[in-house]
Amino acid sequence: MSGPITTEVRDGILIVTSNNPPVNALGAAVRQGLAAAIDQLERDDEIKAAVIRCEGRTFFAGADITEFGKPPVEPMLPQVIDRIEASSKPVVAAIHGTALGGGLEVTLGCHYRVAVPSAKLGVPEVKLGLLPGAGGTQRLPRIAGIEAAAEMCATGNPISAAKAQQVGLVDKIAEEGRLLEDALEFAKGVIGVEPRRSREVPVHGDPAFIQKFATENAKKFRGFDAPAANLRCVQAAVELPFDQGIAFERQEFMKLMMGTQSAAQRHIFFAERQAAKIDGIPEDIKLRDIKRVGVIGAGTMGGGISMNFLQAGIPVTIVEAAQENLDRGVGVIRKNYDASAAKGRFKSEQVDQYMGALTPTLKLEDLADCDLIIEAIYENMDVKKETFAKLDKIAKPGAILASNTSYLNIDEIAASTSRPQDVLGMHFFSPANVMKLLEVVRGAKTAPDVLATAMAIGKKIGKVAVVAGVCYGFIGNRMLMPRQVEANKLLMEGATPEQIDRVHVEFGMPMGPFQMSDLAGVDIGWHRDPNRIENVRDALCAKGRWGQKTGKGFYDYDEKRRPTPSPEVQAIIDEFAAKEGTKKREISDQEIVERTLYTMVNEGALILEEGIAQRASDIDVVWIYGYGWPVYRGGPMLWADHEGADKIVTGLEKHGFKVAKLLKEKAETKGRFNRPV
Ligand code: 3H9
Repeated sequence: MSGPITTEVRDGILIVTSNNPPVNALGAAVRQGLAAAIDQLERDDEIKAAVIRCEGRTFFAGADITEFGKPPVEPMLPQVIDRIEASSKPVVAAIHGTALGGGLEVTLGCHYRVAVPSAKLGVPEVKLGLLPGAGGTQRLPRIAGIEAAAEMCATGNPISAAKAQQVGLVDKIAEEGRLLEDALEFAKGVIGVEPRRSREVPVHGDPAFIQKFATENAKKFRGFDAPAANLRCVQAAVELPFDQGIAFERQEFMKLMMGTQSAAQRHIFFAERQAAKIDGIPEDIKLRDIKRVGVIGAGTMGGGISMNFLQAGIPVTIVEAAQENLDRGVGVIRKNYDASAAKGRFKSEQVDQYMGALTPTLKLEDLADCDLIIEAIYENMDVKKETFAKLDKIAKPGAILASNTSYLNIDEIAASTSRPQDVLGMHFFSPANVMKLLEVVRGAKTAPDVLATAMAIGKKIGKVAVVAGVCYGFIGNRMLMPRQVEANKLLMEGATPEQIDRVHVEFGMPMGPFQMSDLAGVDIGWHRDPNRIENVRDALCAKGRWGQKTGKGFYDYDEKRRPTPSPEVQAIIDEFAAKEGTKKREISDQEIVERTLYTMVNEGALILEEGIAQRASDIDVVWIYGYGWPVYRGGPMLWADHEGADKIVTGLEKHGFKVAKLLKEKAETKGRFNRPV
């Protein structure tokens, strides 16, 4: 047998092996090979049982997502799984790595499952806007019970082998390194026994759990179609005979597959992986060794940045100018770790280990042995230049010097050193130990290996790193600007903060621009002179309306931080509008979309034109992971593709905006920013 599936008979047991790197996705050739292997099992009287296993780093990681949207090739996965299940001889799955999606469904077609302790089992389809469409929603409640099935299907989170054994999804835990031997032994033990077919096992567990779980997670599932569809299918498993349940699952699967949400979520799956690739730099470029990291500034950002490296096992030297600030910063890191430990996220020994790898100091000179130094002080070009000039004299040759600036010109910062090739931006998002986005800003002189090393270290600390070019605000914050400008103008023209925020929340953003301002602090960047009142923001700050921290900002907050619209704010807005002579009118929700979201797309198009982002999908990744753009809308540029560039151009022109050349081009040619997936 050629192709990714090979077979071998050992002691009357057929060993079916898949070798389809990198993740043993269940593409057409794999499915054909599996079907042929089952034929062989049935045909050959000398063979009494089969073990299905995979070579490489993982068991089948699911259907081949790259085949979605293309003409189907027989046999389809559900058919293959049915054939495995129908086999008259027992079939055992031998699981290592991750058995995901269609991969787990293959194991559910098998009659027994053996897994190594490090294996993970899950049905992550919901994260692609889908559901397990090869019988998973019907077989899982039969094997693992309603509770585990509902939770696994609706969240997509995998479970450990131990947990899987506990719920009945794994029959035996193999010894690490002896998976095949243990699976063969298990298979020997069930030879001659009537195979246990998942479809024949009664669904068990508490059906009321499904609704309860949906209610408890309503906030998390808001806006998404797939979690509810997954739960409907588990419910169908409870209510319908197996074959009818399968028909229902197919119908729900196809609805999701044809919809825009799954297209958006699949787009993001590939976009995230594509973002790691740097145009023009070979993937095998030699990286610089990062054994110790230096962080300048022990404030909120510096502390959060340090935590990432400590957790990845990389020691950190953290520098502050004053002892008091250093102590406070280190204290906050400790407090954050203790809080996580209390929630069970870390063991206390881990916390000790992380804190033990942190070296606090007041001396910049102590950074001399660091391989990567990240400056995380406040946004002032002169101070940053001065710091980098000092670093230039201290850092060892070849050390990477990074600035965490959110806006400033990396080339100007680099020019204050004698080694601009070693300088770049590493823009983390607050809270830096939580937010997954890292913008890596490539200066005009940044060396290729420096850029590649920063991207790789980003991955190592669990970030999704995206390359950005030098401009004010890079990708994310630059696109935020037109949105803010328009939101402020809309206030003058008659919209309220509540209306604008509501439109954004209904769109799927975690909060609107004014809620965000209240959370971050209305006073950020304020000139601090209460007598100088030039706009609404100045007026709010002068009245102590600094946002949630002072109990009032664009909204009034009660002691539980619940917002209510503020008559005082409305009066300030009205006063400014009157002063400017802006005539108030009714503003439609659609106008808010056009002026605050279409303008972001327009800015995104400019960013692409100028080469600030390598590709449209990188912009989408920035907005998903840095700003909470709803993943089911796939980021601003994929959303633009779904909305239609022509509609966006019409909307922008209606309000007198200058439309980016690239966006116009897309509208005229009916083109897209992203390839469809
Ligand atoms: C499904 O199963 C539907 C069925 O229920 C119903 C059918 C009827 N297909 O992530 P990595 C590529 S839906 C194609 O960097 P890691 C990936 O793009 C599927 N390609 O590795 C990347 O390519 P490149 C349900 C795939 O070690 C390369 O493999 N399953 C697939 O960090 C390496 O990936 C899932 O959703 C795929 N299924 O993580 C699981 N998966 O090198 C999705 C990966 O060109 N996969 N690739 O950029 C994962 O979660 C992770 O890849 C995994 C490995 C944890 C397996």
